[in-house]
Amino acid sequence: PSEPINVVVTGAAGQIAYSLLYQLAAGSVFGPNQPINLRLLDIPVMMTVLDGVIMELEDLALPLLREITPTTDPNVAFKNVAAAFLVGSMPRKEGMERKDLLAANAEIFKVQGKALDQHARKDVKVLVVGNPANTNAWICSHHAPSIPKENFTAMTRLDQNRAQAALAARLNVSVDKVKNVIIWGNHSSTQYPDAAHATVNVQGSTKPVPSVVNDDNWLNITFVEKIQKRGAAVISARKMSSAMSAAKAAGDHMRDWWIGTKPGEWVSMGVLSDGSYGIPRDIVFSFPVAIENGQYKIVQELQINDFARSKLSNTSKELEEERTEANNVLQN
Ligand code: NAX
Repeated sequence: PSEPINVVVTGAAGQIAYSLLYQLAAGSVFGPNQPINLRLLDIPVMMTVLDGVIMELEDLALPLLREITPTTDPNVAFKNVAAAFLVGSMPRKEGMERKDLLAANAEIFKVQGKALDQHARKDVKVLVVGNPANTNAWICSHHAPSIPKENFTAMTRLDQNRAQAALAARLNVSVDKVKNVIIWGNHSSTQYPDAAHATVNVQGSTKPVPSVVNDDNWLNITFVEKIQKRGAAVISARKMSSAMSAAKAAGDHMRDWWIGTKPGEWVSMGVLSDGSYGIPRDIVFSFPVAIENGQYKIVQELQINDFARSKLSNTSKELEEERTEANNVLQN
């Protein structure tokens, strides 16, 4: 039996964590043979709620779940963690500008970056879910100089899962038949959901999605907008943001990073740009990646046409602007 690993979830009393914690305890992320100790970070007013979540975790009666540590102190939460789910962040309140949101979160992710730097394992895998996820991941990594920059990632897997499901529905196949759809860029409305390289398995043979859909207008406009606006559609119907699907996507992201992707398949993750596809360096940009032995590699040499190029530069521009804003607030 392997030794337990320490896993931290921030925003542990919130709605995404509520669905995520079950997956962690059940072994669907780190595998059925990996025991875990959970470190649950939230803010002081949420500690009573967190007590209730812990009671439920105990009542799951799941054997992989060992110690559970609730805390408001990042220095406790990040001690020797092997994996970090940074879900907690300041939600956008009425009348709040995007800038104010970024400023409030820059401070949170600076503090957590420093705590990771001081306390986490140097090979810790960090997944940022809290928005603005890409820029929060960037801020966090910049405050954790002793941890490799590639260990900081941002979640665009929910967008990928949404895109895969939308294509499967359009093609009237089950979701597992659709592969290699890509989310490029920011987890925001400028993201580019790209089906140009996706494949669909129809009656045992693998075909390119664009030729089977055979409707460029749908793929370039309807599909792209549907994915970009899906989060807003869920909020308007549910009066709360996506939580079950976001938690499942966070589990998918970390599981694939931990265990690897299948040969010939890739997934999308916000990772530090190394200049691939002409994207500016030093922003956390969602790329297609293939993963082996816990290391991801950006998938290279996909053809990028002019349409895709304009979408990529639009979303990378937004990320550069967010970086500038983050730098401004962090210097003050
Ligand atoms: P909730 O408001 O239900 O929960 C957030 C929790 O974080 C709260 O319990 C809060 O007290 C806690 N928190 C706030 N500041 C904290 C701090 N400094 N340290 C520790 N905990 C802190 O939000 P929820 O619906 O769970 O969403 C969490 C975040 O995920 C939001 O920022 C949301 O925008 C983001 N999302 C990101 C997605 C993605 O695809 N990357 C999709 C889903 C979601 O919208």
